[in-house]
Amino acid sequence: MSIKRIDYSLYLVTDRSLVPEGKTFLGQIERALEGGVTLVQLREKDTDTGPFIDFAFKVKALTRKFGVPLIINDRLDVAQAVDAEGVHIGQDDMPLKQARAILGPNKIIGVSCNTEEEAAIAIRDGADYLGIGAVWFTSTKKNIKKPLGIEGVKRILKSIENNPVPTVAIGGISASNAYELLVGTETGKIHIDGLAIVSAIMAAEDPKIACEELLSLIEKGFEKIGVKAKRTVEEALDYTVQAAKNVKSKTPMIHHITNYVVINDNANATLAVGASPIMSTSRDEFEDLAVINGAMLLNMGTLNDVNSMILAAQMNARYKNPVVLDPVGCGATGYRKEVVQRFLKECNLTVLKGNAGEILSIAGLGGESRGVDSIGTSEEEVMVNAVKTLARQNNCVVGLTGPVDYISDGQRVFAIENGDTLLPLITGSGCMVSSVVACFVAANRDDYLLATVAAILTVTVASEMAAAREYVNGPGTFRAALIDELYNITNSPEKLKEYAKIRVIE
Ligand code: 3NM
Repeated sequence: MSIKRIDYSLYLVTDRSLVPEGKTFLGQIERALEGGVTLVQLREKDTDTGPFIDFAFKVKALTRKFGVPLIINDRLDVAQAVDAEGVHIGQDDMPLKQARAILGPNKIIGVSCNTEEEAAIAIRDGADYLGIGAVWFTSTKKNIKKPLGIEGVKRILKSIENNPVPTVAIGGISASNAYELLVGTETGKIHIDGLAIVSAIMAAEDPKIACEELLSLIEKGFEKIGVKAKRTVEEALDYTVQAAKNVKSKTPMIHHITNYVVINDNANATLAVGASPIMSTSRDEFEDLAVINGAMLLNMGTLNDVNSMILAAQMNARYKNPVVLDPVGCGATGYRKEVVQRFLKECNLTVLKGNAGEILSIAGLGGESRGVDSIGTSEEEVMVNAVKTLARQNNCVVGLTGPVDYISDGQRVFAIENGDTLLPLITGSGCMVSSVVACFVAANRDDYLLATVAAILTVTVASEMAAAREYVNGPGTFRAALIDELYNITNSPEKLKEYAKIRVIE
């Protein structure tokens, strides 16, 4: 089961037979992406393998441009051929267990369900999401016997309340019933996470307009049932206080594969905020650790055995542990540039946290890493664009640290202006931030963006308190004081609210 946060709100399922005259299949998909669809499923029931793969590559180029996952209907071989983000399987397609064995833990696998029993089996076997349908009769799918209606969808949702996975509803959904469906199926405990739609988008004169209308109805529906992403400074600060307390009470174990310059500081920072570090590089114990881990931290500072790092990350993803990458010096050499791409592609990252030079280098936005120092540009627009785009492309949270820190999940962007000028003068201060991020996401899995904001705020405020200590008169004493203040501030996290200088950018 993937631990990634996928936005299921508006899920386009394609059907080339519905494209209006004068329009093209790819053109309709592109307009839908411009209109904000959050997921695309390529569904080709009667297309030969060669042309299917050809379409899939073309659609993948579009979804990649918009940072939206591509799911292939039924055909695992096509999904593999184009390296799609996942597959969707029906009840008569390849069984989920075999599909998972073939695709591994990092691909998204969705399963069509029409009954409570099918839903329970799909969840038991590790489905990432369920497609619940058909809600209503639809001419897009001819063999629907008895549509579920709003009550039927709600019944299935109720049956998975205690062991939920994300769900989308499908079948006969359009702007005329989207709001009613979202609100009407909410169980008091869970709700559908999105709407999967074919004809109301594919057959639209302008899919962009259709999608914008659907999204505004979905947003209204989510607002009505109280699902609203936390976006304000007050919400971020309240979250931070609770997040710090959660680290102390849950004491998650953080498996580090980090660099040998900072290993001791990583471990001490982890302990200071209340988590438990383990610094193992032995493949033989990765799985045992993944079973009990809270999170995995990969740090590229002194690269040694890259394959082991990837294996450890994948093992943690299999056990649903968040994975944090610190791409230290990733723009400095050709080798590091290659390795960071492998990490992004193969590790199912939850958070990517680097300095400005590193993040801009990965984003291809002109940043460079000289050695491992940050020399990134200071233009806010460039930074915001970099974190947002990378977050969307890699479906993870991206944190960029510097005089101002920028953190995004692809939708929301926060800026933090805390931090002392002594921070860059000690080696591994950025690495310590990444350790603390791992501690916070391990203990706060409901909102990885705010957990990352909370972690970065904690370290930067602690650095200000450390620098203000009377006996601190340079990097050496500052380093010791920073560990002390990480410990102190997380014992009284309410204080973080007084010191925080946070802005909401989007
Ligand atoms: N699957 P429209 S209903 C592809 O019940 C599909 O699993 C369904 O098309 C299911 O949005 C369906 O045009 C067709 O009604 C949905």
